Amino acid sequence: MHQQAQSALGLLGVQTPLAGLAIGGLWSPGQGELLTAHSPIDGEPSVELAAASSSQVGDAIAAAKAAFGSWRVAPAPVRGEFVRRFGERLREHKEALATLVTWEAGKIYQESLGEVQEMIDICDFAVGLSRQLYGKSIASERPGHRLTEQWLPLGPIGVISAFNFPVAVWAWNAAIAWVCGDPVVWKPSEKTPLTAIACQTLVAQTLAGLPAVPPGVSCLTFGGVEVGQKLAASPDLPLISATGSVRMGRAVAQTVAARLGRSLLELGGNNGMIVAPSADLELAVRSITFSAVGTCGQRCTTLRRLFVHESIADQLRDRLLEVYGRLPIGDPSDEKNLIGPLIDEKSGRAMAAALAAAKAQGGTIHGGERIAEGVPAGGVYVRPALVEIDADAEILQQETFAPILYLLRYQDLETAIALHNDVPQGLSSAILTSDVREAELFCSAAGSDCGIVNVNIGTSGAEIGGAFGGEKETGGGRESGSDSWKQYMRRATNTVNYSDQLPLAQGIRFDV
Ligand code: UN1
Repeated sequence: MHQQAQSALGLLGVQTPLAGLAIGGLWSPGQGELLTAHSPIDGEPSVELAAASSSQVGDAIAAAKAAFGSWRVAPAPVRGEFVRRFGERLREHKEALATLVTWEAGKIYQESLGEVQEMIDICDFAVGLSRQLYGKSIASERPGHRLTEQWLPLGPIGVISAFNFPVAVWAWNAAIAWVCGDPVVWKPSEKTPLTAIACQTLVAQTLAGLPAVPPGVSCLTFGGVEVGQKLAASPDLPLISATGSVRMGRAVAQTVAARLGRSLLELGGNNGMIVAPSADLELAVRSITFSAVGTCGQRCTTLRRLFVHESIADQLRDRLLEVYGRLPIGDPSDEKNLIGPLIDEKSGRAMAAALAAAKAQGGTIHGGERIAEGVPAGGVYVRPALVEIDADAEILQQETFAPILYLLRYQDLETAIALHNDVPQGLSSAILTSDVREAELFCSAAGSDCGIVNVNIGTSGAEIGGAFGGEKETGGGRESGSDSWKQYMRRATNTVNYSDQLPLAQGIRFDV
C-alpha cells in the first residue's frame, strides 16, 4: 500500500488486522468470501478483506434493532450531540480521510477534501435538524379536539453506497438517520473498504466518549451483492437507501417492495445542459469542464449531454477542445493534476465501447484515448472525450460512467428541452443563459424534468442543503437537505379529545 494511505490509516486510528464487520467499536473478521480491493491509482491490490457472512450481516441487523429500542427514545437533541461530536472528529481528520478517498476512489485530493467537507456539512445540518423535527398542528373539525402530526423514528436503516462517493453519501444518510432516531447498517462498495473502515473507526471513537449511545447505532457490513440483498430482504430494516447503478437499484427496489418496505434510490444520471446564445462563454467553458471531466466523469451528476445553440456551437467547441487538450491528467494525489484515473479496467473498456458505438452512430470523436505516458503504470488514465453527434444517436440514452461529453446543436429552445428530457434518467440538469425567460422556462413545469435544475452553473457539485436526487430511472429518492429527513421517520397523526363529548368526524350520528 502507498505510504500516504498507510500513514492516513495510522492518523485515523484504524486498528489492524482490518475487519469486515463492525457493531459500533466491536470489530469481527468477516467469515464470508475474500475480496480484494485495488487502488485505481496503480491498479495494485490495496487490501484483501473477508466479507461479512450472511449470519454476520444478520448479527449486525439484530444489533441495530436492539439499539433502536433505546435510541428512538433518546431526545433528538441528545442524538444530535452524537452527530455533532462525530462531525468534530471529521474536522480533525479531514486531510487523512481525504487522502484515503483519493487512494481508494482515485479522485483528486481537492475533490476528496470536498467530499469530506460534505460529510462535515451534513453533520452540521443534522445537528440543527435535531431541534427542528417539526410536525404540523392541524385545525380539527370537532370542538374540544386537537389534531397534530408527530414525526417518530422509523427503525434501523440499511445504506448501500457506491465507490465514487465512498464516504459522503453514507454520511448524508447516517447523520440524518441518527438524529431521526434510526441506527444505520452500512454496506459500502467492495471497491472502497478502507474509507468505510476509517469512517466506522471515527464513529467508534465518538461512541467511546458517549457510553449511553448504544453501539448498534452504527454497523458496518463489508461485502458484495449478497450483503446488499440480505439488507434489502430484511423486514427489520424498514428503509433501504441505495446509491449506484440502475440495475442494482432495480434489484434492491424489487426485494424491498416485495416486503412492502421503503426504498430511497439514487441511481444513474445522464445529465444535460443547454447553452443558449446569450450565455457567458467563459463561465460556460469552466462550468462545462468541471461538470464533464471532474472526478474523471464518475459522478452521478456528471455532465454527459451538451445542447449548444448552433450560433455559438463551433466557438464553444473550439474553446472546450483547447481546454481539454491541456488538462493535467495523472496521479490524483499530485495536486497539479485535475483528473485522476477511472476506477478500473472494466470502466476503461466501457468507455472505449461507448466511444466505438458513438462513432458507429455517426459521431465525431475528439480525445478519449488511453494515456500511458506520465501517469502511474497500472492505472486506467484516459483523456476526456468530446463527441459531436446527432440527437437521434442511441448512445445518448445511456449513462457511461466515464468522461464522455456528447455535444449536440440546437436551433430552438423548446426542441432542445424536449431532447434534453428524452432519456430514461432524470437526475441533474442546467441551462446557461442571460435571458431570464429562457432560465425560467427551463425551471418551469414545461422545462427540465430532473430533480436538480440549475441556472448558470454546471450539473455537478450540489450543496447538501438542498434535497438531492432525481426522477425516472434515477429512482425518485431525495437525500441530504431540505425535508429529506421525513423519509427516515414515520408520521403519526394524533387526534386528542379534551372535551367530555364524543362528536364524530363528518358529523356522523351514532347514538347508543
Ligand atoms: C454522487 O455522484 O453519487 O452534486 C453524488 C454532486 C455531489 C454529490 C454527487 N455533491 O456532484
